[in-house]
Amino acid sequence: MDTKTSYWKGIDKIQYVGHQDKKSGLGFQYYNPEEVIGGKKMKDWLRFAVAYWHTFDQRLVDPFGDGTAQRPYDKYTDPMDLALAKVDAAFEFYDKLGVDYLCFHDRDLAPEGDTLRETNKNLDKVVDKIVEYQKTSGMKVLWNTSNMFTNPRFVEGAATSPYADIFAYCAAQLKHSLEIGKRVGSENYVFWGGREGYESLWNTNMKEEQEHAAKFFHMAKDYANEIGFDAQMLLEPKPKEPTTHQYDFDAATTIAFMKEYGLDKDFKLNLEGNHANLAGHTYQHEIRTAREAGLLGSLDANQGDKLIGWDIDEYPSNLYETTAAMYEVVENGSIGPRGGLNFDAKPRRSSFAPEDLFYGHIVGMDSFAAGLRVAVAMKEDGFLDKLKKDRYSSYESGIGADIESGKADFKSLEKYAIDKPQSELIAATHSDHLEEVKDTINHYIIDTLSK
Ligand code: XUL
Ligand code: CO
Repeated sequence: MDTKTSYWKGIDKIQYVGHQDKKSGLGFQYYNPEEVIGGKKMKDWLRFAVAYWHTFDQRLVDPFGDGTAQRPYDKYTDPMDLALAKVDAAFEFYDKLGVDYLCFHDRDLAPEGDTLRETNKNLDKVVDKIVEYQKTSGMKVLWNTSNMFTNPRFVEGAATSPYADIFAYCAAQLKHSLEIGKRVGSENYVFWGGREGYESLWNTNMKEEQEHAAKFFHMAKDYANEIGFDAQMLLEPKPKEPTTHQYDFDAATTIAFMKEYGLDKDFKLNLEGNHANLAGHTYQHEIRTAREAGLLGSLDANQGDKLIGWDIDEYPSNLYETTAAMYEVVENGSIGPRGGLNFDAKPRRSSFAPEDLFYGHIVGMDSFAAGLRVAVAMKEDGFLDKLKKDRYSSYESGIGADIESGKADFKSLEKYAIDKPQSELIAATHSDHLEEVKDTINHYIIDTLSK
């Protein structure tokens, strides 16, 4: 373990300075980890995690340009030396940023060999080093996952590949990934079906492919049980990238798939902001859908851009969106029993300096901390609770209570409604004053964040 080298030179531990004292630079405006709001410490509401792939591996490429990233371990040319140096850099980064969790794919950590046996050997060496660092730092793993989409062998899918050899390889890869999850104590295990979808229906057996995916998930859960790895299993929806149609399109589609194949007892959802937008939804919609189904597991924190139609994984900075997301979390009581906020986000290609990785996480952490503060303030005033209670109050008595209790049927409802004049029906409805509601939400944002 390298304790002498500092990779992130000139950067001290990031402190909470408060928004009044912070105009710019490295410091949190709204994230004060030990502060108790809404009955819990901020760090326990938010459980922030750093994503290994975007933070330490990402070279900031785009479809038209090479990587621009400048990283403090760029001098290492041997792939294993580089992989091991990154672990030192990563743990120094976590400490300076003040996060308690990390997330990683198996292939983020170490280079592949020619066979899975060789690949696993490389990976184990890096995991050994991570486990050592965990002992001294107390860092925990929010989730680990398996990359089954980058290598050309996954060109037509992983568990949904038309080729049985590829399914078999994926099972073997996943087996080892679950074993690693157990070693590092991952609280969750995520499946993002990188290429689990189709390019064209003309050559695709959709049902067969989905059955293979379901079989794969059952086999994964069975093996996790067998080795005593009790992580919460999570599926991460995303609609149409990289394939033209991804099977885990959005929360609702994925929930239907989980129910159809009996996976809803053991699996929950990991939801991501930019993925929600690509599916034509808001992040709030996806979180609401999952939580009302009792299937909210964890969150990937990022945002897209209305002007760009692909998954750009920006660090979150939109306070309105983080407020809406945290409103759902506060209503839920937590992100999920083992959930957290993983920054599945990277700097823009033009923010290529090492310190931009800190700025990116700071704006993301502050944006969710701000959203949490606003959501708690709205909850404590009962603003939206009261509004919704009033809006649905006609179900509390009379005909509404009969509908709720199951006492009413079509015959009794016809009797109730058939002679009601239009004027009475119109009088039963009320303006929802939606513009006033939105103005009040703006007030909560501005007022809470300027205190
Ligand atoms: C891809 C994505 C992944 C998953 C983990 O869009 O979000 O990084 O979070 O595989
Ligand atoms: Co993600």
